[in-house]
Amino acid sequence: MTNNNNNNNKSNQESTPLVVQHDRDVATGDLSMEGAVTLTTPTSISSGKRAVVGLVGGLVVLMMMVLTGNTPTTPSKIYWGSDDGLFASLVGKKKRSVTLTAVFYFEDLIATVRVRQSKKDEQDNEADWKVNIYHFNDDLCPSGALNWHVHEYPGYGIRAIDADPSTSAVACAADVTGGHYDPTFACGPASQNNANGVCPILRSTAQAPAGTGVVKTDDSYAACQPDNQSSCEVGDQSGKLGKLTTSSYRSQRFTDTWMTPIESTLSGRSLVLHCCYTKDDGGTSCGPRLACANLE
Ligand SMILES: [Cu+2]
Repeated sequence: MTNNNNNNNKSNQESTPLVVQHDRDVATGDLSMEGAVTLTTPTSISSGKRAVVGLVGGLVVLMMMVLTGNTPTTPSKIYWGSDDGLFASLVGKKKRSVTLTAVFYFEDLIATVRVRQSKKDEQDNEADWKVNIYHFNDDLCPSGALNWHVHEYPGYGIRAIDADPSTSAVACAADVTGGHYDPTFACGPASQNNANGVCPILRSTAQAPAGTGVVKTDDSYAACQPDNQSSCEVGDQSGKLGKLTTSSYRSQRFTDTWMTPIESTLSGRSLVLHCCYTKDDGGTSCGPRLACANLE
């Protein structure tokens, strides 16, 4: 009798939804009665209740996806309404922007340099920069003016507070961080493509493979200006956007309109700050490398 009931129980679960009618008897442990075998089956939930359970379950999954940031692999995109809809941005779309930050954390300098690029920015060769200087010892750079660049290689360090202003931080020097990141061969005097010989060849043969077609003569880099960023090295932020000032503790924001996809091209490179100073001959130089940190 018991074995038969168990067999019936299994077949009932898989085939026919049944409604519990004898729960009172089961509660007393009387399993011999017909109908009692249906109590433990999921089929005892009516279709209406099942719809409610399904809806609640779906909402729970949706909330978990939002809270954890995990989205299902299939489907990869779920749209409710427009492409910019709330749910599309929260659930169905992949990461919409990339952010890299160089963190300078030294006794005499605490600052962050952040670059952010949305998918649309990437398509438009643009990016946004935000620089925050939280602490700056003016003895590091009395002029308060900094050039800033993305250099070819990583590096992290700062110049000694009492160093000669014409010298660079050892950890940021040319043999560590290299020249300016310059994938479009704008070929300024500090381009990464000077050391490898490409810029000298372009100059001597008057070639201009990128940008606005400026001929790469020795002085052609003067065309790099904030209103003509495509003549600049991608890594020459001060050339494209202007100098940083150390006297402001407000965010310094810039729109870069000559930028490569930052996640694949800037990540891991150094952001180098140069201090501008007055030379013995009265001229100004912004060549010395004051500090550097990596975009990550
Ligand atoms: Cu530099």
